[in-house]
Amino acid sequence: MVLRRQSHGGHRAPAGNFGRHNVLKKTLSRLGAAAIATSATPIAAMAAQPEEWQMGFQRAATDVMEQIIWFERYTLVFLVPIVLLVLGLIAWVLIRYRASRNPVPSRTSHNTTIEIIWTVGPIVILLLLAVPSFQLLTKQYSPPSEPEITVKATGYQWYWGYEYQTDDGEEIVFDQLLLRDIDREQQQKQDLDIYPRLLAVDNELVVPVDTTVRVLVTAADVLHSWAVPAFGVKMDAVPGRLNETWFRANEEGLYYGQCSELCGKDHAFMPLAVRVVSRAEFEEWTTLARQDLGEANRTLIARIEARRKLAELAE
Ligand SMILES: [Cu+2]
Repeated sequence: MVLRRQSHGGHRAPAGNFGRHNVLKKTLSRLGAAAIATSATPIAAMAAQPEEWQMGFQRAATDVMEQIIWFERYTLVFLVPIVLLVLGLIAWVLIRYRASRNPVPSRTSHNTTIEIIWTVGPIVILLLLAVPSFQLLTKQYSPPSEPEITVKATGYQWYWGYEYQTDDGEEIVFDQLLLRDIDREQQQKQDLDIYPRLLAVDNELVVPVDTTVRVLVTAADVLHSWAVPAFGVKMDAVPGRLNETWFRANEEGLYYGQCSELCGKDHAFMPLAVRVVSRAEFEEWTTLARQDLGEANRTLIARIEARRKLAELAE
């Protein structure tokens, strides 16, 4: 059973929260934040989609992505000084020891002190990078709890197919295709801020907030990759193979991603969208979606839209 019905309306992702780090990380993250203070402002303003002139990551919606962003800043704390030091040394050597200024070069070939420094220094730096890197890798492979929801995502040339695992065998199965401009009006998705061109889809994947979701990723024809930047998730979709990943979104909202493995002529036109909703809304959606996916999506979006308008009025 393949359902393909439209939905309409929508809302923006709310402001983010920032999760737990240990003391070492906190200290280092302050260093990182101080070193790259300029990148903090655009990230705070970001929704769950790319922004024009964006320089950094999209704002994190999961703990894993928060840690990825932290790790990127942390590595820059080492990277930037090293680049400047090496650049400075090269400039110094070029100027100070040029042939005209230094006609008789030194014939020194050993210096124990400097040799120890340039051996031990990089080892220490690599260790400082390796430890948090492995911590991050471990976190990415360790869901905080047993997954409560399992969804299979199948990559096709050139769209995504989804199947929810259900207890009673009543399927929720649908395809997710790029929202074409000519369908916007009919689907009530004219708002380009919420439904950006080339990212918006006809049927969003709906999951509850604060819930560990397991995604089984595969493909039916060629290699694809299921990726959502705000979740820090990117998993290859390989024909004949079932890859597993997970995410746990901290906030409700609409999150966009794209196929991230070159898969043919319409690779750029197979986006994916995940709609994170409250637990109650998700329960209601699943009940409805078994009968009529289009109706389920319309009801869900109307509810979200009403809540957004109410919040606007209250401001
Ligand atoms: Cu693809």
